[in-house]
Amino acid sequence: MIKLCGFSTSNYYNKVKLALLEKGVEFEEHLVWTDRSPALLEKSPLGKVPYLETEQGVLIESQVIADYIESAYPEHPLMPADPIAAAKIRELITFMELHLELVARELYPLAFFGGTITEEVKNKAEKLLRRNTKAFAKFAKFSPYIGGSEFTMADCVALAHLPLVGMATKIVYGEDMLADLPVREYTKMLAERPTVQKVNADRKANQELMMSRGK
Ligand SMILES: N[C@@H](CCC(=O)N[C@@H](CS)C(=O)NCC(=O)O)C(=O)O
Repeated sequence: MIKLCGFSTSNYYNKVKLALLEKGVEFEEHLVWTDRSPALLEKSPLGKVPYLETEQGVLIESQVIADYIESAYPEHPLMPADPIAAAKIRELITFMELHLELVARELYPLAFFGGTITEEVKNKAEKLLRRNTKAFAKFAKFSPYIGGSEFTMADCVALAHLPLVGMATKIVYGEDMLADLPVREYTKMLAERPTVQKVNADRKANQELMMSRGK
């Protein structure tokens, strides 16, 4: 059976986990912290999670894993069959990860982990996020799903990343840069799905575990 490795407060882990749950694929979860141990680096050369253990070997990078799952388990598709419609979903995914999450990630040490960031990093991320969130608002649909009328892989991505981007910008700049988008309503709507409820409950339990480890 495939094994999803990582921890349940990781947004990239939860993106893949939600895709697996939505598709009804059987999988095991294996708790792995990003401790930079030789054992982790052997599986995941950058020490990042998630990674997926398959009978044919390990896969890293959440989108590669999500695409593999989609092609290995075609039932309950999360991608449209039409090539251009599928490309539009991928466009949303790439945009959210490259131009929103990856930029906002620079803020996480300060926003979530009690660390610091330099003024230079803070200012650069602000400039990029102001531009990128405005551009995202032009093509994210929220009608009701991020790419239109169907739940797709882009929703697994949006749900994992958008709330974090909103929270991080609110904490660091005093302004949620996604506030003009209906992220809250969207998150609430998706939280009606049992799959999302599982991801959320596991995240909460993992947060508590993380806190007790830090004590
Ligand atoms: N591009 C990677 C990003 C994964 C990532 O950044 N994971 C975080 C946890 S949310 C991590 O492992 N961080 C530890 C580190 O970078 O050392 C993916 O899509 O899988």
